[in-house]
Amino acid sequence: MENMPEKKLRLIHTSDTHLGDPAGHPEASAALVSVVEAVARNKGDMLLIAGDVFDNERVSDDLLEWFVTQMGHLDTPAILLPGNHDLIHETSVYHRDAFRNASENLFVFRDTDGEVLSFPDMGIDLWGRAMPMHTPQFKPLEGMPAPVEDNWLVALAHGHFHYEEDRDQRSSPIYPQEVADSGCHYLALGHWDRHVDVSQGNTTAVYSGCPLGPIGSPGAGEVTVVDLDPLSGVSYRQVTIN
Ligand SMILES: [Mn+2]
Repeated sequence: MENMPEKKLRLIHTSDTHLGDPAGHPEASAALVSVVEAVARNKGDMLLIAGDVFDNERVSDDLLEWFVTQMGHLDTPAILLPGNHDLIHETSVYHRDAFRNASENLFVFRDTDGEVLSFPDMGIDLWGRAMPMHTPQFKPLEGMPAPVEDNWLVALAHGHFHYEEDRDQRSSPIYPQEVADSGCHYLALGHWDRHVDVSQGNTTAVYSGCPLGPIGSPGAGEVTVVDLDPLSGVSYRQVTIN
């Protein structure tokens, strides 16, 4: 890498908790608590949540308050990207009071053209494009900037990775060449319930998987623990949570 960042960081990456879906995701709240615990247990510097935190917009205010309180228990920043189940449009859950009164460590990407959240003291910039509509026209990686100086650039995206051989056109597509060309050091993906590595070129790109485990095999939950190291670069491992 031509421009290696200077600071060592560890990120805890998760997605797709689907809070508020007792039928489909009955253990979602317990899984979210386990994710919060996993941040300190694994000495994470930051929590990344790559979309579909909430299953739908009918979730109660109490659930939103509960979630915000959980985030407030963290000693680290929490970075949240809306997904297709928790879109950032007029009736978004992220416009409700719970998020207006959230603790200062919680950051929600709201700009549908993409925005950078910068943490200069930590040497990291995060980019994400909040999803207003889950359609083939929405491109989750479109508009990602290049890394700045000595900062890590980590992007969050919620969408469907298209393998070269895929012929069907899905909503919120992410293409291999886009990932390879993106320039970010790590791409934190959400939308798939399984952990999958879709790294391309020099870009490490990973679906963390749902912290409840894939649908149909509950109890096998994991988070992705990502190490950003100026000497050895980007690496990650899947860590089981309770
Ligand atoms: Mn999704």
